[in-house]
Amino acid sequence: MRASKNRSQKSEVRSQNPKTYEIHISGAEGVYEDAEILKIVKEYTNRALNHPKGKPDNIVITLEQIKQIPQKVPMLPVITLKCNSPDKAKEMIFQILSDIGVPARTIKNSFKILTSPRTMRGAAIILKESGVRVEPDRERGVRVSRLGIEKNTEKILVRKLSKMKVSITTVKEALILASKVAAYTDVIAEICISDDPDYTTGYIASKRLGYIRIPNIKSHGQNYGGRVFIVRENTNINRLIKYLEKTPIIISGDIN
Ligand code: WAQ
Ligand code: MG
Ligand code: MG
Ligand code: MG
Repeated sequence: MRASKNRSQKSEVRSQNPKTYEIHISGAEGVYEDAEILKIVKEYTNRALNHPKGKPDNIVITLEQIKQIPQKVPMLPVITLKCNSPDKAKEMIFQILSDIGVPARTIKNSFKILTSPRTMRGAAIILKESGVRVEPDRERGVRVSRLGIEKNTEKILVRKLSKMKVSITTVKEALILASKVAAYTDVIAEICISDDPDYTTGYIASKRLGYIRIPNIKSHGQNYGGRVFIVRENTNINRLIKYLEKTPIIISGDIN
């Protein structure tokens, strides 16, 4: 599902043919059984129509039959850090990523993208050493899709998240996405800040670090946000994008 709103360019609001651009309101995707389709279409529609970023004037829901058997991917382990401000969050992310060898310039470039007021529908891809941005469409980014979770794994996860008193759907979806992304060999780390003004917990994730939740990564009421995937310098980008967008995966197995 993707929902968007058309906005006039500020300077052209009063002209006769104002140029418009699209603001991304909400997006969601998943791998589901036939029997779940109507329920999930309703859920996604509801989400699009009642979003804190505003009412969309365009909602697109696409259903695709998946012919391949989804690859099984393990779920990243979850921890939550103590953090009381965006400045502190930035400091901790710099520390954690520096420790695994990500150069400061690359982390700085990542933050520039994550805090830009022009939000994207997908994620940016940045090369670890040079800090260069390589996704082909910089307005849209790369949208990770075809990702789901096995019923039993989901049950255990939901039970665990209920005890943590967090927004179950938000954390579950983010964990599924982060686990798919981290499973790819060339991915070094992901940084995520929600673009929802009322969701202020972000995360960084990698196969080695797991899924590290960071409260107060941004202040309440802010509309910026995004995702950055930091990848090995010599990554085959076409192959990576194909995996992220097209390879069906399903999170399964034990949770730790
Ligand atoms: N693929 C790639 N990028 C995406 C995708 C996707 N499927 N979905 C969202 N993004 C990018 C896009 O740039 C959005 O603007 C940005 O991420 C934020 O998306 O454990 O809800 O859906 O409490 O607002 C983190 C949960 C929730 C942390 C993140 O992101 C926790 C969230 P949102
Ligand atoms: Mg989303
Ligand atoms: Mg979300
Ligand atoms: Mg959002």
